[in-house]
Amino acid sequence: MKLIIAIVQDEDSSRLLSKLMLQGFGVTKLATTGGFLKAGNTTLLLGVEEERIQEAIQIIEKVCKSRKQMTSAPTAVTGVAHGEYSTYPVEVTVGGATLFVLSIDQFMKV
Ligand code: 2BA
Repeated sequence: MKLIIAIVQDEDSSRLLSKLMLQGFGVTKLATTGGFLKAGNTTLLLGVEEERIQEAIQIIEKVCKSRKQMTSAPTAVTGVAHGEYSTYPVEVTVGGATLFVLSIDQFMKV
């Protein structure tokens, strides 16, 4: 048994959840927030038998799209008092999905 932690974009989460459930994967959905954009994203927890890991990853890869998003980055303002900052727009590419695959010592339901 392994645990896949998948951080995905909110836009992909419903479709991904449906596909995974349809294929018989157990899934828990968490509402999370990305540290960089400080915007909502979705984290899925999947307990998966070793032989189905690749199948799960393929489904995630197929459903989760990468998207471009604008954010603002701080830049020091020149010609004004020390320590003052302005912001300028920066484009970042988010996703498809960020995955962590962890080994699980024990899986039980009591
Ligand atoms: P966020 O932290 O909101 O990051 C959104 C996107 O901003 C990232 O997309 C990446 O393209 C960009 N980004 C993140 N940190 C950056 C930085 N220091 N400088 C410049 N650009 C930066 P993804 O890499 O696809 O990540 C999507 C979300 O997955 C992240 O949302 C975060 O919630 C999670 N994530 C990504 N890497 C992680 C890690 N090593 N550990 C934990 N969570 C991670």
